Amino acid sequence: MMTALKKWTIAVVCLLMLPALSEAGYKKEYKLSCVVGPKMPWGEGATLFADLVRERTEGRVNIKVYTAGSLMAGKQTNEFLLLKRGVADFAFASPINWSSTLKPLNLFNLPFFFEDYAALDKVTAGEAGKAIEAMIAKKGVTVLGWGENGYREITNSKRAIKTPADLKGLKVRVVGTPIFIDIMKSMGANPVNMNWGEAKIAFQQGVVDAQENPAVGIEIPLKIWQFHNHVSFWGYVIDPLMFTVNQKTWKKFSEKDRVIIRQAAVDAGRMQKAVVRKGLVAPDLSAHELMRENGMEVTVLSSEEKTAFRSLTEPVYKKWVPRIGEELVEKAKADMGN
Ligand code: X2X
Repeated sequence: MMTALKKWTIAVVCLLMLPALSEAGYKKEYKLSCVVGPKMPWGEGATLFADLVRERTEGRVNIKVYTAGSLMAGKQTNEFLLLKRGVADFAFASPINWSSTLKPLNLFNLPFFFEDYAALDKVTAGEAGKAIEAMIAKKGVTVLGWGENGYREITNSKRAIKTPADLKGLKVRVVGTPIFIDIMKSMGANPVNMNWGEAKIAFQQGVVDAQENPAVGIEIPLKIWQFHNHVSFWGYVIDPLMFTVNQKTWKKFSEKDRVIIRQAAVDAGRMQKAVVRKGLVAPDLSAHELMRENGMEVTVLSSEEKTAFRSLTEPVYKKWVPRIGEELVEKAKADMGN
């Protein structure tokens, strides 16, 4: 038989443990997945988010950033599945890497679809953005906020690219997401899939002639001029980024912490976006200047020159709009005012 004193002691101990128990639902450390390294603005954005969350939750939520695809052994197109399964709790992710699993995300891969930054912002903040967030939520992942990798501009070691004839036959590294093979083929290039980790080695070894990535987001921090001496600003695809969390993890946070984490994603996304957009729009073309200073020939395509490429990608639209969903594409067009 338990004595009254023992019962009383147990009750007090339980009461004392209550705050500890509510925090006990929390992990000591949460994992955040990021495909690129810590020195790219994308990686810095991930760290900024983790820092804001740690500070504002007074250490209750401690996120460790796993850069360079380390949670998925570099296989970037596996990221969504890993997040869904809880191998990662959070991801600061590009839709490009998820779009082989989540077909509607190919909206962002449609070539020459987003005319400028304002157009992208209208979509991510608009009805299409809401529909995308709802689609991802149904799969067990919550979108907390948007950041950006940037417009993907093509660089190569052979010649200035201004017309489809210049692109013809060039061996271009693309991400292992099927639509990119279709896009490059439609424009006459010779695409090859590669994960980001291998791609950097391929540039070094000259295994490929060309690649496409954001200038400020990736090419400048990578010092792409070590491998390629031509860049063409053609703005064919813009790559947003999303702060995301696995819902099993998300549900365990208190309401107060959820508000804090969401706001941290919005704030980190806004700051990170400003970084990757800098120096790319007149009058501030300092990013173009920097590439020139490092020996690159910088080509900026006019809208007529872009149209020459865009018209070749018609088969891509025919094949991929139904896979993305007619309705979503229409929503995005309406958001942009088209
Ligand atoms: O692999 C790429 O090109 C990169 C780093 O931009 C993405 O992860 C989409």
